[in-house]
Amino acid sequence: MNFELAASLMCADFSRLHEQLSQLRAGGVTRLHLDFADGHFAPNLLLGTEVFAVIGRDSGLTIESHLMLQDPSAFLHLFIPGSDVVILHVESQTDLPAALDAIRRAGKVAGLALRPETPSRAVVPYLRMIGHVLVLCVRPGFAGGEFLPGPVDTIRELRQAANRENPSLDIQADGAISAQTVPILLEAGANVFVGGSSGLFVGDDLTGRAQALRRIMNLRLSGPAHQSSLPPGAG
Ligand code: S6P
Ligand code: MG
Repeated sequence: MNFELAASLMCADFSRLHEQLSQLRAGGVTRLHLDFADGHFAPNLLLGTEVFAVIGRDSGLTIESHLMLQDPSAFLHLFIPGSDVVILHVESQTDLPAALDAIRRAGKVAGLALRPETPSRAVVPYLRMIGHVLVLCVRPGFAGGEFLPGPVDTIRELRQAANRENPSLDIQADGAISAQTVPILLEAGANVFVGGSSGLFVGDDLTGRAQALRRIMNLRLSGPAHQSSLPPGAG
């Protein structure tokens, strides 16, 4: 299993996007996380499919599209070509098996996401059909949200289920990722993290920020088991 750091595109400075992407790559970021919201599934509008052209095909990053859409099936054709990983919400009003199948038939990784309050059992029946699970640790639709502790248990339960059903499953923690929250989420079983306004796009030294998060990921992996409790002010 790979331990990877993604950067949240909606937190980037679009006026110097390619410079920021180079800095992030130099710091060990391997994925670019694209949030799309339709104003119905989440109370906000986020990004448009033009971003695929802006990013270009040679970013050197794994492009993951997180679809916070009420009916993602209706728009999959707009997201599949530019994405390596397409992530749908398990709570969305759509034919999930058909949508996951369409993503896989296109040669892309199919993923499912959970809102913070959704129990792990909602995705367990799909674990053999997907390569990726995203657990939201903040309310959907916004950067800078408060870290919610409930998803830590969801991640723990999903890793246990994945060990039985699909051991190579990527489990991604999304929202309020920082030096305080990474150890807790890592210990619970997450192996992919989305850096945003909390811990990655802070100040000008994006390479240093990325390296710092990667160091925490590596430290915790090689160090003693982390005691799972949320320090005051985490996130
Ligand atoms: C939230 C979205 C996330 C945000 C991320 C931003 O709806 O799915 O991917 O981009 O939460 O990071 P932060 O550190 O500002 O929470
Ligand atoms: Mg997201």
